[in-house]
Amino acid sequence: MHDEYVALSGDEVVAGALTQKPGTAGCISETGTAGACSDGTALDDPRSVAISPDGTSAYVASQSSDAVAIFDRDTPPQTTIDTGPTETTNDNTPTFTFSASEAGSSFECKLDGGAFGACSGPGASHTATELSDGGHSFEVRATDPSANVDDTPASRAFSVDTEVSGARLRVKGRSQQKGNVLIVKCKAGAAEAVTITAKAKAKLDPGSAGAATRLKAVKLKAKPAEAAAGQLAKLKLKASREDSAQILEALDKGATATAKLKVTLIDAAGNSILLKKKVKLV
Ligand SMILES: [Ca+2]
Ligand SMILES: [Ca+2]
Ligand SMILES: [Ca+2]
Repeated sequence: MHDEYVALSGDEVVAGALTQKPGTAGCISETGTAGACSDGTALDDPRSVAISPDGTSAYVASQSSDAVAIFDRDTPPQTTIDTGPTETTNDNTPTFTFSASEAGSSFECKLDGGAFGACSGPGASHTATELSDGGHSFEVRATDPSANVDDTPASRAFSVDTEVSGARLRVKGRSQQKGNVLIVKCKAGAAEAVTITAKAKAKLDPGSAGAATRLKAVKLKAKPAEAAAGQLAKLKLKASREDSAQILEALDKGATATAKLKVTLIDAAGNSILLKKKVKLV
């Protein structure tokens, strides 16, 4: 048996190089030295071939001696992506780590089509160079030490989102005060769904009538709100009753006051944007 390959049945589906097992396992004989065939791993007068049920081993029996040569098929490795973004990430240089089912495998990577190329590393990892916002795909395939390539590469679709798109804040330039609580209303939203938080500081305008009664800034806050994509959510910023009283009294005496709004919009990917606006309190 000097041929490198033996014939296998046509309907076998296992791929990979077929190699004879090394050493005594490669050719086993009852009479050969230490169980191996007398002629190294070669077999005199091969007679019949048997294939293991899983298609990964072939056994060749000798006609002239009590010996069997064993060939094992080296199957391709399987590749697994272990870490990296799965859906949306606000990291535009995401890192993926991966592994293979066979030790000693090497890897090739591919981002957004094209050909497979070297992974960036270090080790079994790949870090993308700066990606645009939007959908992307990552693929990786392992090659085992016998050069068998995983022909079903591991892949992952994900999208990069690095900004809050179309953020808007609407607030009237003047806020008419009624009742005994200082209130400033605004509307905010974005082209995408966002969570909104809002706060403000109100202060009597220096030099306005009655301003001397209180110059310390008063804090206003609103309950967080959710706005669907393309929608504006209403937010009502309120001061405490005690703080309100002092500013409202000054307004009654003819003072003017200004509230500085800070509205933060956070998208699903965790990106945030701060919008600021000034409102005259009257
Ligand atoms: Ca293999
Ligand atoms: Ca695979
Ligand atoms: Ca976004």
